[in-house]
Amino acid sequence: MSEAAHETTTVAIIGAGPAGLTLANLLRTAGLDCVVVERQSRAYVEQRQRAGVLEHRAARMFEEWGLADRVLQDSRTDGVQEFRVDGRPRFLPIADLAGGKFGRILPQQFLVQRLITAFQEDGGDLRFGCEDVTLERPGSERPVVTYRDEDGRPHEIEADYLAGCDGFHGVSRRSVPEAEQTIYAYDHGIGWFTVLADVPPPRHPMFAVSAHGFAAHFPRGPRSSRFYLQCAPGEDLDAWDDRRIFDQLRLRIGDPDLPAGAVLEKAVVDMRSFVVDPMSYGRLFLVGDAAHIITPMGGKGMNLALADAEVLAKAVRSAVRDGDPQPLRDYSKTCLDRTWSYQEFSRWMTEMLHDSGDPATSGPFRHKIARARLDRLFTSPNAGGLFSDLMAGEA
Ligand code: RFL
Repeated sequence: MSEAAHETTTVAIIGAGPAGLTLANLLRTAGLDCVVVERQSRAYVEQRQRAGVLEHRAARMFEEWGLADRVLQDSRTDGVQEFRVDGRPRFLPIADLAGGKFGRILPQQFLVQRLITAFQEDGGDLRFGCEDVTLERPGSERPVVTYRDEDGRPHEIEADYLAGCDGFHGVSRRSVPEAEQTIYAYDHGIGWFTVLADVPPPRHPMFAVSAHGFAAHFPRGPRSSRFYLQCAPGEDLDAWDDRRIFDQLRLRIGDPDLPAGAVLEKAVVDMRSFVVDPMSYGRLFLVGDAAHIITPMGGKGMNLALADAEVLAKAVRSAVRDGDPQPLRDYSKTCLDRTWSYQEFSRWMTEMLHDSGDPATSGPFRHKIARARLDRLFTSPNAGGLFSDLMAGEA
């Protein structure tokens, strides 16, 4: 076997999803050296469709780091959230309520494509198709990442810091001894059947509440939509043919004229939450889905990943440039405070929008409570304002 090529860098980043690519771009902007190793091919990473909304906080971050021109171009904005309640529309002016702050519609795959292009234009070192990625001595002063390239050649990268940005199923979190981590996991006991389809996007992002069950309709580009339909946990995908999908959507949204379109992708999403504490071990820092999973309710998963990436980029900059290690020591707590706040928001919304639908879901008492919670968003500027701040990621 050939000897491994040995290299050194400041930060070795494992994973080229939204977290890893954002971190890489911010470090490069700060003049810090990094290498990104990604298991999948570039084509695979660039077509993975998931999130669709970039919150205001994240857009502001790209502006502040001088990346807005290359990352945010053409991202549509929407300052109104629709709640379709028993078929009747109610519009919440979230941009006004949050003092002009609101999210942008930017599908995750476009964000990823743009971040890859920006990083490579600036001469960034991004390696796809890395196999058998292993973290050695993550708790030590000189951790090492090893992998084999597409031709089977072994590589090792010695780094000052490791950033585990490799998602929920990656190797980074598993490289930390179990005794060093506390895991918080929660199953919300609900299924979400999700469909990506060639259906014109709604005028505004929409949550639909009715006795037929929860549904949501979100834009994903000029001609596509993502839909969510409440279902039983672990529901069989084959139970949902196209006809049932569109019949159920029309019923739950209360729009018999909703056009059907080609179904591009369908899946059952686990409504579950997961948080690991702490988000660091020695010189390894876990970022994004590697450290926490949140339900899709509220659209926070990708946005939390971007927030972690910025905290880490600033902390590494302080340590390397200013010789101040304190922000790195605080990394886990800083990110966990935000993560728990948004876990609460996602859970709060889940209860509000599921319990207020079919009274059989959680009983008539909680149905009434959930309807009152929903009403309050429209009757109390404080309640509407907090909701809008949280949607913007600025609470
Ligand atoms: P990712 O996106 O999973 O990227 C991890 C990267 O690491 C690579 N990798 C490895 N690389 C090297 N070695 C290994 N051993 C590796 N193992 C894995 C992977 O190939 C991948 O490229 O994690 P990251 O960067 O933390 O980003 C997190 C977001 O992707 C995630 O939170 C969101 O997609 C969640 N999410 C949503 N978030 C939102 O903010 N708004 C939404 O509307 C939203 N909708 C969704 C979603 C997730 C969904 N899924 C996953 C079911 C809708 C769906 C359907």
